[in-house]
Amino acid sequence: MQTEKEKEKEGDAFVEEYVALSNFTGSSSDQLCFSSGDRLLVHAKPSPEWWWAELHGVRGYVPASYLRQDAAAEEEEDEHTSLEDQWQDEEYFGSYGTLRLHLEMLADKSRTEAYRKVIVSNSASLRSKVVMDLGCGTGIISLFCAQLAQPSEVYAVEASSMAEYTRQLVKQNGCEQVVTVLQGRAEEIELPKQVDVLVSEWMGNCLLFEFMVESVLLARDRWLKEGGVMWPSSAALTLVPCQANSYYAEKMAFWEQPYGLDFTPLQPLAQQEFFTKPKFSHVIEPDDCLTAPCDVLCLDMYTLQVKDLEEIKGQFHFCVEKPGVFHGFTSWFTVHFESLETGGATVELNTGPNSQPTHWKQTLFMLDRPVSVYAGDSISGTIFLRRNPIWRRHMTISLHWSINSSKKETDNCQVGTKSFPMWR
Ligand code: GJV
Repeated sequence: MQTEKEKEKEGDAFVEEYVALSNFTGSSSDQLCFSSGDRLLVHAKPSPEWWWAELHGVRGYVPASYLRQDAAAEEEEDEHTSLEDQWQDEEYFGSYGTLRLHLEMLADKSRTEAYRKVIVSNSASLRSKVVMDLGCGTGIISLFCAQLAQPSEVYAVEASSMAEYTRQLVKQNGCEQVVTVLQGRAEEIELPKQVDVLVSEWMGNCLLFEFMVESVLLARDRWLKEGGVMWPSSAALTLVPCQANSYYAEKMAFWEQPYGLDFTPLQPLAQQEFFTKPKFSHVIEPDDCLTAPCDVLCLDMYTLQVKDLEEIKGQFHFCVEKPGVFHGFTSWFTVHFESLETGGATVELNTGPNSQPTHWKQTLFMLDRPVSVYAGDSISGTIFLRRNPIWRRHMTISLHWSINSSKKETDNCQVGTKSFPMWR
């Protein structure tokens, strides 16, 4: 006998069953609310991010990244979603086979100089050491090692086709006695021996995006000697509630009266189009920070495990320092390189608003509605970074917050929650 659901399925030209991976509280009336484990029928996929779905007879938009096909459908799917696809390696390493990204990274002085400083300030300790440079790109870190210290060997590992050029650059700069370029994925490559130092520039937007850190952890477990050194040695993600006046004006307030007309019916669309995903490459002025920033997560590169990356939870508590409009949260990261020299100073690469700008800039998470806040108010809550179970270089960042007003008479506490797919 056919169930109601099956009958409906037959009537529709396109229906697929999906299971919700986590709770979703829609932020507008045309979105569906659902809970983790709910089974939804997807009727249409009008965009890669937002699908038209049904739950308990009610239809609405749902964020595609929250759904996964149910087990039976997934088995079929598995046949054509190979492990390779999940990492999108062809596209990923393809983009690192061209100069654009390498130019951006090399032209970033704060980033590149930080690694040089680490090598220079540890040159005595690097003497006769074996170094692995994971994801060496054009080989800049390996070349710094060879020229500014005297390691016995540097294994420069690079999966993209850039490796062929890196080999030429090593030779051109007279470092071929020390630096060996190995082309391949760090997970698969064989090194002649274990290493004393594993150095890598693996950080992505919001620290983890791209999840190159997984490759670093796997290489650590396989190739780093007992007692060896990780550079960076630790990493932190920082968050701050902020104003974003000009971005809000440009994307949202714009519709209030362009050319004297009322275009506000487009605002829900604007919200979905511009505020659903985080804004990369945002530059926050120190003045836009409404409170002191807070580190929401700290990763120890010696003890961090690949499985820990699936879901990371952080907490925050901010005290508003000046009145302003709370438009969203901005995040950035900092990494630390421990010193090998006795009494030597830690080198830090900070990508925040009070440091030299970097190519990562900052990442902005816009709330759906701005909130006025006053000195003395507090904003506290939690942040979750959930790795996408299918698309392994992607994640969703969820923020849950409550604003406690300091004004006695109002005694109000506003709570909010929003999830930002990045990108799937
Ligand atoms: N094995 C070898 N090379 C890699 C790997 C890997 N598993 N993953 C990334 N790369 N900070 N988010 C290479 C990639 O081809 C590129 O040249 C470089 O590492 C990325 C470094 C900057 N990306 C980042």
